[in-house]
Amino acid sequence: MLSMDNLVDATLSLQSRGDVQTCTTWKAPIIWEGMFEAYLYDKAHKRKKSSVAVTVFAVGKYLEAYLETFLYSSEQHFMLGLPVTYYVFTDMPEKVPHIVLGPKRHLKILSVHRHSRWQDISMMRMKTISDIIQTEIRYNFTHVFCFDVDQKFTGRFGSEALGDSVALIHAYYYRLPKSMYTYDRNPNSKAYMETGDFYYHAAVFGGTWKNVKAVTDACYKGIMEDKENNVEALWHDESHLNKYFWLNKPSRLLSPEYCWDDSIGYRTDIRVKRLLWAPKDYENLRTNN
Ligand code: 5GW
Ligand code: MN
Repeated sequence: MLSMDNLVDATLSLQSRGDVQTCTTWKAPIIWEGMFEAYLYDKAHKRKKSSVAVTVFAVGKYLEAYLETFLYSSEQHFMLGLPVTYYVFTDMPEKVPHIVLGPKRHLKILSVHRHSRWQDISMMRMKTISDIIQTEIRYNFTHVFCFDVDQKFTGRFGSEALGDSVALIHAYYYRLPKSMYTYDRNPNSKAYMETGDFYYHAAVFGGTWKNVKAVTDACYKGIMEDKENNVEALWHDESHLNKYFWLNKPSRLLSPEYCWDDSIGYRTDIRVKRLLWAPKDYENLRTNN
């Protein structure tokens, strides 16, 4: 038996994809194109009154480089038909672009300080997300999705992705042996792990507000303990996220269709690209001011 986030998961067809893994050893579904009936998910979540808070950070140069495309494309593809509120965290609130939003969709801008180290910008997201869930999201939304801003929606990213605890399989590693997963290997870090189930990508994770609160709290705690011990995990917040999902199995996995990098090239198993990595101009983006 499949473990179920929702009764509608009984309609998932795990056999419809012979070319990929559609279920984990702990019976969580891995969502691929062809496995689900979109309209059944949309109907079920409308009936249940699911609502989604999106957190996205656009600090420094990332605001002008990515935010408009992220938001505009999300309005074309992300959870259409459900109430969605974007929580945009930025150091330049006045520069957030004005986007026309669909019905029942809203955008909130929140100020954050700009950390001088980019590793800290990335890691401190965990604390900020936990705080906004505690003060606001928990009273108004059933689910939360947390996204990197440097991405663009290009296909349906719908209610089939909603679950109690949702992790995304990193596009670079889904076909590689576990020995190549880049977990943190330093025993002094809280993120240290010898082996795991999958290599998850921190650019997308979600779940019920309660579960996302638990994920972000655990990751923040690990990050702070590492700081006290003068260590930093190999891939920062992503290493801590991988450790969390190894100890606390996600109830639902998203295939790399849900966060693909076109520079990987053509893959027969990627039938729909739902979210694409935006091209990176590291030279420009990772220098100060
Ligand atoms: C800047 C320089 C290096 C790394 C990160 C940043 C950075 C990240 C930034 O200056 N401003 C910012 O808002 N971010 C947020 O952190 C964005 O939401 C971004 O998508 C997220 C993670 O950083 P990325 O996307 O550069 O990380 P990777 O793992 O995709 O390379
Ligand atoms: Mn990114």
